[in-house]
Amino acid sequence: AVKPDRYLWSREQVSASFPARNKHTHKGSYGKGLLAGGSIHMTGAPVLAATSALRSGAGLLTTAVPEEALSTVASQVAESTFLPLPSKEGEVSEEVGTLDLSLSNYDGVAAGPGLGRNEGTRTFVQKLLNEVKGPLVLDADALFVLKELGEEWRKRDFPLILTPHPGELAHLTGLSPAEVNRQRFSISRSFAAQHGCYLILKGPHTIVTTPEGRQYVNDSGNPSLAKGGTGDVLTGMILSFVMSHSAIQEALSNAVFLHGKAADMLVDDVSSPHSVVAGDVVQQLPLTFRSIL
Ligand code: NPW
Ligand code: AMP
Ligand code: MG
Repeated sequence: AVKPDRYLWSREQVSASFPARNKHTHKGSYGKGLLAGGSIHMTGAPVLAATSALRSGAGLLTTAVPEEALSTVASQVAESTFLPLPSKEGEVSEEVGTLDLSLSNYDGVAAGPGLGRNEGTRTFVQKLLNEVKGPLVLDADALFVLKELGEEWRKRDFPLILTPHPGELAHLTGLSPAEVNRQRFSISRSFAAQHGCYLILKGPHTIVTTPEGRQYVNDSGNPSLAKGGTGDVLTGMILSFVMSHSAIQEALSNAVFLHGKAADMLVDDVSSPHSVVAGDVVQQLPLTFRSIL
């Protein structure tokens, strides 16, 4: 029997809640987003997340990248504007804490893919928690440093969305990845309640948990997604969707469903479970969105 407050998020619910693009709109109507990520050794992660956000409907995207990695990233995303972050040894430096980045100007912010885990990332994430006035999505290395911020990050007045894989939630909770996977529902629920955040625990049957404890399970996706960069693609989709949807949970569940659905279409129609790469998932988004409209 299905437990109370646990639901499967169906294809029909995705179609019904997917926002239309109306005639009398302009790029500003679809959100001004900021995607922050990358470092000298991880330039692909922000490219994947940024291109994914743009393919998912964002009207305007700015990509913030440590300056030593900026030109490499910028050369691969023509449609984004860029915000250079101060950097040291290839990663964002602590100087970022003193700069005016006008973070309150964005309708949504996502950070983490490829950032690295040094003190600069920690300072940057603290700044995002303090200054972003809208949905904030933390993924990958941005999640890793949360643990060092202590209680500070529990006070946010705007939606906070965390997107850990089991290894990252293990780090945040002090459990092992195996323990997290043994109790995916209960650990997600208590973590989301304790921190007042939305939690997306990734893996086969990704679970979206709301701060109130409602849980939405996803049934799309396949092991072709078990490859570097696919989580970064999901983060870009989530950034775009939280700006376009009126309900955060619907945005998150729709992103998770369509990310998995893109992989399913790739495996069914054009590729093989072995050959799919994260960039293919981004390229598959146009046909994936068409399939549910
Ligand atoms: P193990 O060793 O695999 O068994 P990390 P990451 C565990 C960037 N990327 N279930 C894992 O265990 C990201 O954006 C850049 C259970 C290990 O202990 C990040 O910034 C790319 N355990 C950065 O790399 C492409 C699981 O967690 C730890 C698990 C690091 O992110 C790749 C590994 O996690 C990548 O996206 C699971 N499902 N998944 C680029 N092209 O620029 C993981 N673990 O150390 O956080 O490594 O996820 O690769
Ligand atoms: P990350 O570990 O951050 O790169 O994220 C990996 C992405 O791929 C998440 O969206 C996972 O849910 C998805 N994924 C990884 N392995 C599988 C699997 N075996 N079946 C379905 N989805 C998967
Ligand atoms: Mg990841």
